[in-house]
Amino acid sequence: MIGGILSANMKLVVCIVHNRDRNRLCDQLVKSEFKFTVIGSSGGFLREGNTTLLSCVQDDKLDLLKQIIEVNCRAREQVVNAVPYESAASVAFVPSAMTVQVGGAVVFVVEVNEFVRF
Ligand code: 2BA
Repeated sequence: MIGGILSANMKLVVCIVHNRDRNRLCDQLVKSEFKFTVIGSSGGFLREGNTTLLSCVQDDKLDLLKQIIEVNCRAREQVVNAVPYESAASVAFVPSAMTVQVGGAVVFVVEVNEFVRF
């Protein structure tokens, strides 16, 4: 159907993943016939590149989508030098390492009121 409201009963899944998981995850989603959009993004904390996927799915496909994401994304530990981004020159520059766990995937599920293709 083109030019109409296709459906309610849908969810928008916003999924942030490590770049190293992107290709494997996208391959599996295509194989499983999901439609999705890939956006290059970056984390506000690490300021490093990651990938954001947007997928609008029928409610009955949501569990499968989450399962595919879970299976294809890994948690990773990353050591960062914790330095204030706005550190003033007069402030002592003392970087201290800290470890953060990144991912596997961060997923938000949002109710969709309307889905239209023109
Ligand atoms: P980043 O913002 O670069 O965060 C990378 C990892 O650093 C996070 O992993 C978390 O373990 C840690 N982290 C983030 N903010 C922190 C803070 N203020 N203090 C200490 N540690 C912090 P994840 O939680 O797995 O997040 C991976 C990426 O997912 C994030 O990259 C960000 O791009 C996105 N993200 C996570 N939570 C989000 C949220 N509530 N809203 C929007 N995006 C989010």
